[in-house]
Amino acid sequence: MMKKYVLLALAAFSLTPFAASAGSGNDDKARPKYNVLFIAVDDLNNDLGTYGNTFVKSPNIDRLAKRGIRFDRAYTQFPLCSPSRSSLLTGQRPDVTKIYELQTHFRKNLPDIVTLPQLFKNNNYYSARVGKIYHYGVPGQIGTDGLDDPDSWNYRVNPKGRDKTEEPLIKNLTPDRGLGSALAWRATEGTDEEQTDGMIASEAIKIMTEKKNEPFFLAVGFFRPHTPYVAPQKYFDMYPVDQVPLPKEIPNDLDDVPEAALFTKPPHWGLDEAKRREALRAYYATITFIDAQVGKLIDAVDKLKLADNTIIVLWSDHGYNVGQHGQWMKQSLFENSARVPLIISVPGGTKGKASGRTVELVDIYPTLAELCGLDPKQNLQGKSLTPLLKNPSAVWNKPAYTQVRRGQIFGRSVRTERFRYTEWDGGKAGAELYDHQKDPGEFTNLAKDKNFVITVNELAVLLKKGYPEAAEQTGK
Ligand SMILES: [Ca+2]
Ligand SMILES: [Ca+2]
Repeated sequence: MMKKYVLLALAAFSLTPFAASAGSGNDDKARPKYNVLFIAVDDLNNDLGTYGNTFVKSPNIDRLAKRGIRFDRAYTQFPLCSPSRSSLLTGQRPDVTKIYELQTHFRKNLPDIVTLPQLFKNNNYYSARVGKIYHYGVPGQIGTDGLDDPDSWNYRVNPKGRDKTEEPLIKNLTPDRGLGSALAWRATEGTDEEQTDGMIASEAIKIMTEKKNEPFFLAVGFFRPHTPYVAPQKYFDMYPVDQVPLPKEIPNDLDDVPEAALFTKPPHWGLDEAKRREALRAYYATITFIDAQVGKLIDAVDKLKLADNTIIVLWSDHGYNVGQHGQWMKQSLFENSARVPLIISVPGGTKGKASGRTVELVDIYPTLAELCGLDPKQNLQGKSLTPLLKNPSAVWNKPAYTQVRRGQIFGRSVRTERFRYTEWDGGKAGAELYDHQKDPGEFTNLAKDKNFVITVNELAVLLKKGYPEAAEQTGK
């Protein structure tokens, strides 16, 4: 009996490099508990050094990737702030939260759900939020609680910097659009610390310093690079505007794209190339500004000697089109809008590797619960990424699902490692199939190509499987 127990214990140990915290047992108290540093970056796409972009400077996010696993095919469930964040933080897909817009709170539909930070709080973690974790209107609600969930936290801070107080000085290249959804920017005087996001980094470091001896779940939510793209001048100086590369476009690209797929109409909102370079330069400058704030957090983890027991997760709530197919921002199901950066660093875990498996933001909740040995006690719709954190090319076989609402109809998309397949209004408003193996820019829609009939049928089945609630909404 004793021998069997020892063998089982050894087997369990050898299977998990995260043995320090995994499982439960008599010696729980002796085991170090992981802290979680949970970094959200608003509207950040994959234009980062570690993801192969040679123009954008992101040395600190690149350095974080070397400390963990970089997910190369990670996808949002809904490319818009509140639907995405509500899904990730409740561990439920948008058709369950029923959050498809920016006004409704998820507690309206799921009053008793235990959110990810709340799970930690319920398990004697110190749970704190600095900045934007749940939805906030940006820039309108900076400095407020936004659409927060008070049950999630022991403590919360809402900094407000000069980016907010100097809002009238922002230049809007698309004056018909409100600042929160405009191509608008400003290079400011002053230091990082005078900006909301610089204050967020400082407040987060203060909390880590005070709470370094107790387990914490520290959620740090940066507002940029969400528009308006405001950052200190020095970050703009890193990017000569005439050298900003615009994404490749081809003539007649939109001829095979369903009308419902388009968010930005007319293409580029009519801006010429010079204006587009100006906007993109500002987006990139704010990425580098945020990257510097992320660097401060990583440095603090090291300086406070928290590196051996702190999991670091960096994610964005959705991607961002910067001119692909004439599209800007989010709310589309093209790759640049659906794909997100996702990096997870676990002490003692696999480092500096990338995973090409299709993963989803809804997978983060079960991953962190498992890594920290917490029982969610409720059904979660994602799948723990721990097998990929150990072996990034482990067998996976789970596609990624992204949906969006366009007026009264839904677009629903499924991404496998090779294909993206999308149906608008259940196919009644069009379908798209892109072969990423040959066409990573999604220029050629193969949905009606006779050579891909079988692929379309297979992916249509996979799509329906991922959206069991969709039938009742189709056509409404
Ligand atoms: Ca966002
Ligand atoms: Ca096309």
